[in-house]
Formats: sequence, structure tokens, C-alpha cells
Amino acid sequence: MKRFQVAGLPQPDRTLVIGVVNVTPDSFSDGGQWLEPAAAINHGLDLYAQGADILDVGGESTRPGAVRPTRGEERRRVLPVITALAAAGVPVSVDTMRAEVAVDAVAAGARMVNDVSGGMADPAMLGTVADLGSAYLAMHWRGHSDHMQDRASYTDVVAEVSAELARQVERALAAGIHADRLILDPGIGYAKTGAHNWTLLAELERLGELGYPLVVGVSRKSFLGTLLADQDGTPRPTRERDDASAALTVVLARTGVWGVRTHTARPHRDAIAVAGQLPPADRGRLPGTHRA
Ligand code: PMM
Repeated sequence: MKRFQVAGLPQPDRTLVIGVVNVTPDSFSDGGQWLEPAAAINHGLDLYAQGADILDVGGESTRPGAVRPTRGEERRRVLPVITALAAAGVPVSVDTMRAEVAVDAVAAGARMVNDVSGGMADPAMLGTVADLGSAYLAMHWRGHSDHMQDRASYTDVVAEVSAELARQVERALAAGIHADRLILDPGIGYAKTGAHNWTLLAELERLGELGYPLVVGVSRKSFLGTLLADQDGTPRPTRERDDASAALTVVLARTGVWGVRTHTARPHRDAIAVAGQLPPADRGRLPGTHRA
């Protein structure tokens, strides 16, 4: 996969680590842990010290069944944290589906808007980001968390995710977002079953053909809990999925993704360092190791 540089964001010659700072009471892996601004800021500074390149600050959980916070509540959660982290010199992204929150977050110092709806949840988002001039991460999305899993139906998941992302790219460009500020994300776990997630991860190169940098978020997600379930079928708890998450980062870095979105930083930086010593995945396979 081609190596991209995104205007206004760090440009190391490797896959970036985007550390998650969830200022929410109910995110699936760390809900409630960083709800107080001081706790969230300290956690962010710790992730940055451990090697995160960008911190993604979010005030809305998108886990299935989560209740949306009001716009005011979302602003109250994220703005003090973004302000403090940006003032400390940390590159910050805001994880929001709301244009008005994006405006305030960029004013507070955020350099990237991470919109899990890819511009579909708020009709004002794409034009607003174009005016802000920030980087924009558009994720593949088929609806809010209360009904997204009803829409996890595909004939060819890679082709359909690719076509739907291509439409979002067209809309983003038509709204005035610059191509050199646009990043795409297949939306692992969003309107997707575990099997869909694995197929997308195995065939990311096809999404790379869209011609934009890719971010992938697998960290602690439920398909890893299922993979690592105990003998009774009980999924591995969220906080015990970090080793598998870092294992996937080796694979993702070898595939050449631009960034990984993760709950810890150092294990992922280590994974990327390891991957950097190996040839790209397509040149590194032994004959006979391809799946039929
Ligand atoms: N996943 C979550 C939240 N935001 N943003 C992007 N771009 N990609 C993702 O995969 C993604 C995201 C859910 O995970 P969390 O609740 O632990 O933040």
C-alpha cells in the first residue's frame, strides 16, 4: 500500500498510532474511566508519552445500544480535554458525528475530525470540515448504533464497503474537503459481523485502491473477544484483548495502513517497529501459505 502524508498531521515514515481517549460513561472497553477531564487529560498525556502520534478524543459512545449524549453534554466532555492536550503540544483529533462539536473542537486545537458516520449523521458535517480546513477521517457507516447490526448484510463485503466509501469520498470532495486531508476507515465492527471484519482485514489492499490513507480500528473489539473466547464460549473480557490487538497491528502495519486506532500506545509502537523490519506482506509470504 502506498505511504501517504496527510496535511497538518504528523508524518513519521511508518504507520501512526492514534490513541483513544474516550470521555464517556459507557464506551465498551473503558467507559467511565476517563469521564473526569483531569483523568482524561492525564490518560492522554500518558498515551502520548508511550508513543501515540495523535490522540482521538471522543464524547459519544457508539457501542450497540448506547444513548446519544446531547450536543451540550458532548461539548462539555471533550472541549476541556482537547484544549489541555493541544496546549501541551499533542496532535489531537475529535471523534464526533456533529458539525457543531467539530467547529468547537478545532477552535480548541483539534487538527482532525474523526467522523464515524463519514458525513452521513449530520448533513452539515462535510461543508463545515471543508471550511475548517482540518483533516477528515471518514469511516464506513450504515446507521446509528441502535440499528446498525440489522444492516450487517453484504454479498461482497469488501466491494460494498469500498463502493460506499467511494461515494462518501465524492461527497467530501464535492463539499470542498481537500483530497490531501481525507482519510478512510472500513469501520470494523460497525454494521459488520465478525466474519465481515475478518474478510475486510484480509483484503484491505482492495480498499487501498481507493487511493486514500486508511485508518483501521480493531483495538479490543468484540470480534477479538469471540476469537479468544474460553471453552464455555464466554468472550474474552475487553481489557484482556490488548495482546491480540497488538498482533493485528503487526499485520496492519505490514499491509501499509496509514494509522491504527488503539487503546494503548507502546505495544502498538513496538508492533509497528517489528513490522518495519520485515518486507511488505505481499512479498513476505512463503509459497504454499496462501489460503485456498
Ligand atoms: N471505533 C470506535 C470509535 N471510534 N473511529 C474510527 N475512525 N474507527 C473506529 O474503528 C472507531 C472509531 C469504537 O471503539 P471505542 O468505543 O473503544 O472508541
